[in-house]
Amino acid sequence: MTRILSLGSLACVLLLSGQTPDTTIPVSYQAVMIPMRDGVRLETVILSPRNPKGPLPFLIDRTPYGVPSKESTDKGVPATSRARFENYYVVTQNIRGRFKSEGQFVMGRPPHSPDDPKGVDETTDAWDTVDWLIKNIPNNNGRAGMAGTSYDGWTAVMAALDPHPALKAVIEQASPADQFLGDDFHHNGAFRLSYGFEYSALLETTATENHHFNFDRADTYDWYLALGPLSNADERYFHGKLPTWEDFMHHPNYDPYWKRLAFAPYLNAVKVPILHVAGWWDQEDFYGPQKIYEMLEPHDTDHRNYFVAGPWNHGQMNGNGRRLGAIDFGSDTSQYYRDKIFQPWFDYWLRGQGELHMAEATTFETGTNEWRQYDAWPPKQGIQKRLLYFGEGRRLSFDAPVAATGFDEYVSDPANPVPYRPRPVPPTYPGPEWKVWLVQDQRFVDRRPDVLSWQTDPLAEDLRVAGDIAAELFASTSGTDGDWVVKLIDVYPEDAPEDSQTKTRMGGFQLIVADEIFRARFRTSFERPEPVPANEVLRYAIDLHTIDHAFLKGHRVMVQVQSTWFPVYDRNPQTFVPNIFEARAADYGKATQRIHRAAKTPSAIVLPVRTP
Ligand code: PG9
Repeated sequence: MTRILSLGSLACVLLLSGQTPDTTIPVSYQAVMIPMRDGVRLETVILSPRNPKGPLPFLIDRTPYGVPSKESTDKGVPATSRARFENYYVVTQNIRGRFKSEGQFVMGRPPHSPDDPKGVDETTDAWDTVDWLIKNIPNNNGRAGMAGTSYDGWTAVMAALDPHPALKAVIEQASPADQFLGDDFHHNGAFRLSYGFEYSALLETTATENHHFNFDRADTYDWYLALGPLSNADERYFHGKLPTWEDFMHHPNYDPYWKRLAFAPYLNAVKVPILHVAGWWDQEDFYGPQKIYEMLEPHDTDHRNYFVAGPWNHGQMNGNGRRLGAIDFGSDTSQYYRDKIFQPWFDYWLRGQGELHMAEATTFETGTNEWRQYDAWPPKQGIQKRLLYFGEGRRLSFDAPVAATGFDEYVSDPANPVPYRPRPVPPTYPGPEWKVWLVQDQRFVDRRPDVLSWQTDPLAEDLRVAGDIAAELFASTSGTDGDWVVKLIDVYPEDAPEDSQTKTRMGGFQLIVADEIFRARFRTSFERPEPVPANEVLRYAIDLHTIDHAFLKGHRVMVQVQSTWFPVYDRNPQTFVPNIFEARAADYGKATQRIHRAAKTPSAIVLPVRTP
């Protein structure tokens, strides 16, 4: 959820920037209901400079989270956003069925069928909005851009599928790409329980507000555990009233429902210049911008598809990017992005100002804390693929195992799942804990009997990795289903200085730099899950996605493996059932998990090592 961080949220822009009234600039506020082709009208707010210098373009954000109120802009907008508010009509629109917008809200509404000439969707609504603005708002220059974060980023990509001729450029920040494979609701088919539950309640309890589910326990870890099997959610709380929750229950596999919601079928041309922006520690939609960029890239004949990634959580590119939790990046990386990338991009395409000096990919290398530019993402030049093997004595090294047998094991118990962040676990929204969980010190679970760690010696030299990270696990379970969670971790040296701002002891700090979960039932097909043959060693290739990180000299590289990550992911019963949403309490049971590390079963992490 990004309401507080999206482009149009001026209340938050004010809040984030800590502006006092004398550092704001005045804007004019206009609220309109824009008619769509089927007669449905959408609530829209247009902010314009008091004294426009010539005809202006539009910068549009389409959102399910609400438009700015007049009161939030009465005192003006921050002067730090002057470049945007003095030179653009800044437009925010509620999508169908949200707040005062008419029509019906449909979560992730898929494109309408090409056989239905009267069909509407987010693409047609964006088209109609641009058309109306160009024709009805005086003193415009005939150009529009769209930008937004997360859901609003997704609506921006939808607009780019069939852009209005006046739509000249798009920036999607943290848009989801596929809600079954990698974004908010599932990763590799594993259901994101706390997110799916709380987000369905947030958007579908009432049309006119963002509703926060009322938990009656301080620790939602306890609450979700007491919920028991997933079917209890509907029986006890939702009673069939939340369409998205119903869809989760009735579509447990990668079926046509999920495929229609994903971008893969529609991204077959770059029809408008588009920039994809990811945050390395995005706790919601990290997969999305990487995947959308990747899917468009083969069609980018005119070089109009670009990629940016910074050291941010979900939406942090809109706020302050100096630090995340206890990790200090040395400068405000979000301000850098806004000044050097976001603003020049739109000034170039929409106002004809300046020149576009954009690398194919601009990414922030964490560890060294430096921005880097690449001519391809993931980079190809100067990259050597190296395997870091799991070894005896919980060691990781570049030496392949030679022994004929060898494994480490643990017992995974769904009745005592590994928490994904330190307890108590407050609700997802409004946070602030949710936003930093991916950078929390993993020592809170290290050495739990059901979390195994392997690590290198302290590094003699910096180890730089840029590009796609993968885990190759050779694993077996005594159950007939199970989850494999892999976390690649940067372990700080014992003498690392304390973080003075948060007073965090950084000596030995365990920072996740890449992670993913894989639900074993989907190992051969996401469409047709199968039981896992018990106690058989199987190879799992798990994509941990791209990173740009330097493990500095003196640090160690660590890998942790576990089989629960609760309650952000639901508990796998570890006994195969056709639909986990229909599992009974008796289906959940302990399983013994083995990670093999022998010559023929060499579990490893694949690293794209970069030579400077
Ligand atoms: N991550 C949120 C979301 C996007 C799209 C669908 C469902 C959830 C968001 O921040 O908007």
